[in-house]
Amino acid sequence: MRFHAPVAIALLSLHLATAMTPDASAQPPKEEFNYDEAKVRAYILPDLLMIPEGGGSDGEAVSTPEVWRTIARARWLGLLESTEYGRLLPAVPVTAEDIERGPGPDGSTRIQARLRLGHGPDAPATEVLLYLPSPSRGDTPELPSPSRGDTPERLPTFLHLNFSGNHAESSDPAVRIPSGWVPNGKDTGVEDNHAQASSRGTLASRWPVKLLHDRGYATATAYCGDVFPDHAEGRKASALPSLGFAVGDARMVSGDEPGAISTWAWQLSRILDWLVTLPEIDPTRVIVVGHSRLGKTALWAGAGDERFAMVVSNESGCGGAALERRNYGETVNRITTSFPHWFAPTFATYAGRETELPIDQHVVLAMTAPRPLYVSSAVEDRWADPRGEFLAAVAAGPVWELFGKVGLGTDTYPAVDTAIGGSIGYHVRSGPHDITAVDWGHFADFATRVLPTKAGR
Ligand code: GTR
Repeated sequence: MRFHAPVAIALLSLHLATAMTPDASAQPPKEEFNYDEAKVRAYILPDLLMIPEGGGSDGEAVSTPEVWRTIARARWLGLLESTEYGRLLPAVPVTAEDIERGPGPDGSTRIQARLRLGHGPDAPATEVLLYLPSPSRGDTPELPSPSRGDTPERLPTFLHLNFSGNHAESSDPAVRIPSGWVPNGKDTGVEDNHAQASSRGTLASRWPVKLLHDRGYATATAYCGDVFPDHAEGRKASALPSLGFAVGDARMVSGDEPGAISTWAWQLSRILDWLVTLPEIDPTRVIVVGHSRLGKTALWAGAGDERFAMVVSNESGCGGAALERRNYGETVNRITTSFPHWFAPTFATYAGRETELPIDQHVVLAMTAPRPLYVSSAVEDRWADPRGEFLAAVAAGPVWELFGKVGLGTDTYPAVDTAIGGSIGYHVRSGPHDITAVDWGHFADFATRVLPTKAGR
């Protein structure tokens, strides 16, 4: 290996420094991650039913849904913005360009549209892929009835962002391929951060379109990297500059500066702006779903945009559904070091002092109330702390109860692969970190139980 001169000098000085200073080679101690329930420290969560004042839940009690809606919810949302996710981003005009409509798999209809998010041809854009079920699908009585004549039945719809491009989640050869940065991955075969046709359908197991169609749901997806490429430098190519946020100069960045999660949540809301204009889609029954980092995003999107009728967090873990005060699996220190671009800068300052956070993750779950919420975990996904996700859902319950609803309805951890709940649903799937047809089946069962069966407009 050949070194350029400055590198060689740097290495030489490092060598000398090491030789001269006794502990110069000492590394910061490696962080250890706890997976032992017996070592989980006791903690007290902020009380959701106390109006937060200043930095904590030390104000007056929330006694009515009205007080929650008009005062407490906004205060908690403000704390989530300032300490964790950064500010929610403003709406912009959304223009659909290059709309394509054609036959999709299994008798479905495919609609693709490039949504221009903001003013002018240089505004950021995202490609949406929407499949509508075949009008003759299924005949189960509880399903929304199929289209009749030229007044299509308005359909409940699942919307989720994907990690690697729409084409990776569908084998349909007509699906458009992103032109920007995509992550490298063994599954997709991408090695140079460029999307390629050979990735088509490589992640299709994460999006069982036919299963959702058979249950009477339309389903839509878009690639998160369209508005914020998922890497530490992604901010530069993100939608944030188009919204007036500075990039490149750390001194210009405030503690509550939005990161990737806020930008992806904004993308979901802008897609919703377009979905609700389509005659086939029921604007009152759009469900936002997300897996892992995009599960954190789904929660934040549902918190910021109450038009989402239901929110689903799949294995969102740290910074998602899992309690931060529970020292189990991923930590604030680890997540903000590995993924500094996801959160507001302030979140990193809580590394190692999670107990001082004025919020915990039950707060972001409670932002969905009184709308239905579904939280799912996987047994082998200990990094995401399945029990911590369940306990956050338990702790969020009182807000649903305030509205006369049942939250999870239990604080007993359920058996594996058994869905439970009232207006909050939960299951822990057997197997590893992933989103599978089993998970989606539970989401559809829950949605069919909790959402109205008829379009509401
Ligand atoms: C992990 C990260 C998790 C989770 C996951 C994912 O590396 O530590 O918080 O979000 O990525 O998004 O797949």
